[in-house]
Amino acid sequence: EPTLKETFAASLPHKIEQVKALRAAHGEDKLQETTMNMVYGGQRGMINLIWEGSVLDPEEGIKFRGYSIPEISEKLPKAPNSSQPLPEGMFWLLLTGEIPTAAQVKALSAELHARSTLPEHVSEILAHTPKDLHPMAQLCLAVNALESESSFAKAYDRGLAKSDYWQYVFEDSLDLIAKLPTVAAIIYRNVFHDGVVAATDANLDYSANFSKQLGYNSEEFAELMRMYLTIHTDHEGGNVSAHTTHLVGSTLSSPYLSLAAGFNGLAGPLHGKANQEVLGWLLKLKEVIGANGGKAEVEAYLRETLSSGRVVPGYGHAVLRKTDPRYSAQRLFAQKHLPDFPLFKLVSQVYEIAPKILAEKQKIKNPWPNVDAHSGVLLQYYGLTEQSYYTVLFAVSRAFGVLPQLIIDRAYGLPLERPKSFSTEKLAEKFKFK
Ligand code: AMX
Repeated sequence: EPTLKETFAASLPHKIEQVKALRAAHGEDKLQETTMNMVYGGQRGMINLIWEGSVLDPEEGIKFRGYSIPEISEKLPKAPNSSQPLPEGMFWLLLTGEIPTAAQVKALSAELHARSTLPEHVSEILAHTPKDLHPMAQLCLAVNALESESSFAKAYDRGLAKSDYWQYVFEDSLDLIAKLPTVAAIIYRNVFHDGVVAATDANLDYSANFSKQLGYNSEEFAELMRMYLTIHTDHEGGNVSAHTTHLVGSTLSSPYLSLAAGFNGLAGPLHGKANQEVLGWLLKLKEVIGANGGKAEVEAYLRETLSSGRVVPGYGHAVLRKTDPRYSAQRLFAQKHLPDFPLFKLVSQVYEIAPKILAEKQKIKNPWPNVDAHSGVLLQYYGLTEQSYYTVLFAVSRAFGVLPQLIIDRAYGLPLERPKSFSTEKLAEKFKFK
């Protein structure tokens, strides 16, 4: 059976032709009207990126190459005795648009395992990093330091034809995904435990090995990781981590530097760090309402968050207008594996109350929960209680979504990204506004 690289290479000529034909037919047609509010308003709703892996429908949520999360769960290959899809298969799907066979995914798992060794200087840097430096800052340091491994940067320095860029970006992307769990596990074990990372096993899948490296050996935790790493991969192109990786990559910075840039964006509280924020917010809620807290207490806590000018973390979205299907997938997992866990019950209680309270504020466009409202509670149940680490897990998964597009960007020969900006003065002048 063809490998991932062969499958992608085989699909490429047709894809490039399709883009060429589409542009020849409609390249100068108007796509939409843009308004000044879009420019001042964080470009909401402005179509200005190509992203092949996924498209987000405001009502239905994410579709990965056309497949919903339940469809992904059903169709992607699974580990033996597992009911969760393997994120390795998700990477395959996002890059090629095709559902891989079980054998193809097994071969990819083995290939990632074979590429997972870290250069010594990266472990050295992490060993000398202060423990109180945020785990996401440590991750960004380490991924930047992995630049030494970039075959793209080396080949470019030697002199590389544009048509060959993608091959090296592909190699770097696989190496990066392969090395990320070890980097992430070193950070976790250094900051919160004894600094020792368990050995991996070439016969296990990526998530089972990563679980072992973190120090969690139960099959159920590996199941959680398989789901977690699959659903956090990709959320179309405009979110900050995806957009940033793509933007920096357009300068022909290596995949390492591009992904590190994306991770810096993921580290913000309005984006990936929301999963850490949610946990802090929930634990505080638990403390405030005590053992006998009811609906009225949760409502009061929500109102207090809002009236103090803060956001309710884990709720709202720039594109979604319904409950995030990634939230629903995690809820199903909790209902199956931890139905009586008190913190899960609290999350469910908030889900019953928060949308109504948030909807009272007319400015909030989406009162429903997003992916981050649920993920921390699952980790808490299995003992991974260190909240400041949560965004690192999100980051490991996000690499599976943004790197396929980086490969595609170079395969399509997309140019340096360079939109036009205006000053307020210039806008006022345009509208003859005084
Ligand atoms: N709590 C309180 N206020 C909220 C809110 C929430 N959960 N969601 C939106 N609002 C506010 C905004 O802060 C904004 O207020 P302002 O005009 O005074 O600045 C107003 O409602 C309009 O915002 P919006 O158009 O509904 O959302 P947006 O596209 O500007 O922002 C998001 C989207 C996610 C940043 C926002 O909903 C938010 O801050 N949510 C909480 C943080 C969070 O969960 N982030 C994770 C998102 C998923 C992810 O990237 N991992």
